[in-house]
Amino acid sequence: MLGPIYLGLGSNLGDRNGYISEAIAMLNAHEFIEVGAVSEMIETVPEGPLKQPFFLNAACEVSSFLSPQELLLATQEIEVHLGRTRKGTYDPRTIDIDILLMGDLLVSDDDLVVPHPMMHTRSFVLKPLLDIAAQVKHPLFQKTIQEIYNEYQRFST
Ligand code: PH2
Ligand code: MG
Ligand code: MG
Repeated sequence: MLGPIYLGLGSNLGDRNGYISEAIAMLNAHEFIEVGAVSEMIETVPEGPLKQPFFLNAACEVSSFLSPQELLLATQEIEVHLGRTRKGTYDPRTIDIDILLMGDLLVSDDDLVVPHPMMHTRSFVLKPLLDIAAQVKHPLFQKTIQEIYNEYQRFST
């Protein structure tokens, strides 16, 4: 099995807390996925081009023997089950589940890039991740999440 896998979760439509909790429960209910540590949920300002409602964001650790594509499929099925529709990339959503890290694995498929290519630039990803993975190393930057977050803070103010 790989090192720990980290997922990012976000919701900015409807019962945000309920959708994130349900997504985590559904992940854990999957035959081949076990959820470990779960971060706090934090409210975050929407980042991106469109004006839209505030988000709740969280992160969780999972262990799994699934391949990256199989895990992606599992997260997409949960998104659909929880009412996610895919119109634009930045539309408000009931739930978004993103694969952030899969141990030291590097993936660059057309539909999946791991580590998540934007994770180090987004405080709504890094902050929850700090709760559960502060000392985990990003396999490309060879820096811990704590170090990446500290740098983000330095450049964002
Ligand atoms: N997700 C996005 C775009 N912008 N902003 C916040 N605060 N939280 C998100 O989860 C988020 C976002 C695309 O997935
Ligand atoms: Mg996302
Ligand atoms: Mg997504």
